Amino acid sequence: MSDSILPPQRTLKGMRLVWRHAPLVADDPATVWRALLQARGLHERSAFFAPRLADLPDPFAMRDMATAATRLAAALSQGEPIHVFGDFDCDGVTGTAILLEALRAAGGRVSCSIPHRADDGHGIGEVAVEQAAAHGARLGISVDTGTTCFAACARARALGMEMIVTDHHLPETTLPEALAVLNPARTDCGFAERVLCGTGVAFFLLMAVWRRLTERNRRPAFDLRQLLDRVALATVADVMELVGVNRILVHHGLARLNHEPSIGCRALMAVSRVNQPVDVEDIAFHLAPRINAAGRLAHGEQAMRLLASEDEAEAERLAIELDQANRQRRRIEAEVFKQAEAKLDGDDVLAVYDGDWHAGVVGLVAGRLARKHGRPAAVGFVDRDGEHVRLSLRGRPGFHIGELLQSCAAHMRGFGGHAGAGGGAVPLQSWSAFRNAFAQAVARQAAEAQDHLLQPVDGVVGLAAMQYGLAARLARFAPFGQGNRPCCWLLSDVQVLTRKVLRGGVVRLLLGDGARTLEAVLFQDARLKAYVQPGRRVSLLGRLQLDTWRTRQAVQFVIEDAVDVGEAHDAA
Ligand SMILES: [Mn+2]
Repeated sequence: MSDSILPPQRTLKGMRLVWRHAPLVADDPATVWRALLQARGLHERSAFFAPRLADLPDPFAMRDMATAATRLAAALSQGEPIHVFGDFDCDGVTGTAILLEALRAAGGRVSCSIPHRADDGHGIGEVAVEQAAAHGARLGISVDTGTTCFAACARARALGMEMIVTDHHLPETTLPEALAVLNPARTDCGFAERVLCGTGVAFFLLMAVWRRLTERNRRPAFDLRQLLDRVALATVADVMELVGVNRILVHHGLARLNHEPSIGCRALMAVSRVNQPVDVEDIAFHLAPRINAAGRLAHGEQAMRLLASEDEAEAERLAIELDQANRQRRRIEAEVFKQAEAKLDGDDVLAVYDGDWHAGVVGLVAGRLARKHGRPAAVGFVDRDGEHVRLSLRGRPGFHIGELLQSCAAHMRGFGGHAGAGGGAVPLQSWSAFRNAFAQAVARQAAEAQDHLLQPVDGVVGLAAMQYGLAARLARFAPFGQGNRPCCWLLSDVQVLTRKVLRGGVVRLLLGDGARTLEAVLFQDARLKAYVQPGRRVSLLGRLQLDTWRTRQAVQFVIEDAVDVGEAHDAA
């Protein structure tokens, strides 16, 4: 095997290989593990491998927390009416649910409202503020929203309702007039490396309030750890980085989900038919979509009620409703995707709209188009006013949707977004001008995107290293997800001995190097499937996984990409 050099050519998926840490080339599992720990600055007993709740940062280190916690503790003590302003996506409804459950358990008089996606849109609605004030709320708490809700906060103030904003979205140059703005994204905050989702921020507010109440000898009997299953759900659903504080929260949240879930999560897992142990992928692909289906097709409140439910029969009924909404969402999404592809008809400018498309699925369809074609997509529907196209945009690695929208600003009425996603409105008469600007911006970014398509490699390893003991050790790096990908190994120049296509198109391979063999599996990518032909010599990229389908101590190599070693090798 060659020295520490990675193959210079791009992979089959067009990625350029780079070392994640230091170069690591090894053929035996013990050396791989030792070198990996060293490369990451870890040792066997590092706290990283045993995340502890005791290591969560002090909530009072968050800007405005002392003010917020003192005020909220007073409201609880005095029985003042409190109103929670949520949002309709998974993070927003989950954060609302945990605030509702915990504050009520602490004796609070708490009401809440979740906006409707199509009727109200994101953010604290002024009407919702007026209704809450009319019902006597003196204190409002927003979750996963509020940082840019200037009008709603001003309205609350005018009506004598103090507002605690809890959020994680980027602020504008000024903050709204509120009693407290708890947001790690504030330039003067930065709490916990800014990785928390909205529900995570709300959880830290609860921790701080529990501390305040304890200081006054009024510590509630309610154990906040009961909420961790839902904190994990929201953190994964919002695709937050699973590092630092989120690693601790999700590690313990998954344990809760698997061993002592809340009534709502138990019902949700039952209808989702997920296998134990539930992991990050199960949340991302099965649990979160069902929670989001409520806000997409019906009303987010349904999902919020499920997640705050204390009644098994109610939870079961709500979970079944969400499951049905999710099936309906899938049908509508598939239909709109088909229509969008037909409308595009091979056009490489992925910007398309229709008067009849469902507001709840256009973002999902944009995501599917972007993944399929490898570049940003904009999908919209015609607004009720009949004058605007309301667009959802989704990107790909290497592209930046927020900057793309900036380039199209002249043709838009309001927009917002970050690197991966965004949205905005385009006046119907400006559509073709928008489309041109969009096409140019995508082309400009595509020219630069190539430089960003990097695939980090942890090691170039021999088949002999890919053993059960190493796979078991590597599992200690979990929970895997955004910001914490499993180790990526390059198996250099191995031979495909056998190739079998299973049900569902999954391809199973047996790899060999003359001395040893290794089972491998390939889930998607048609190009990769065609590439791994029996007898061929290949260099494969992938992760080493414990094979949980069988009881024996087995491993499998999950193939994610390949480097073409060339015809010269095939002939050899
Ligand atoms: Mn969020």
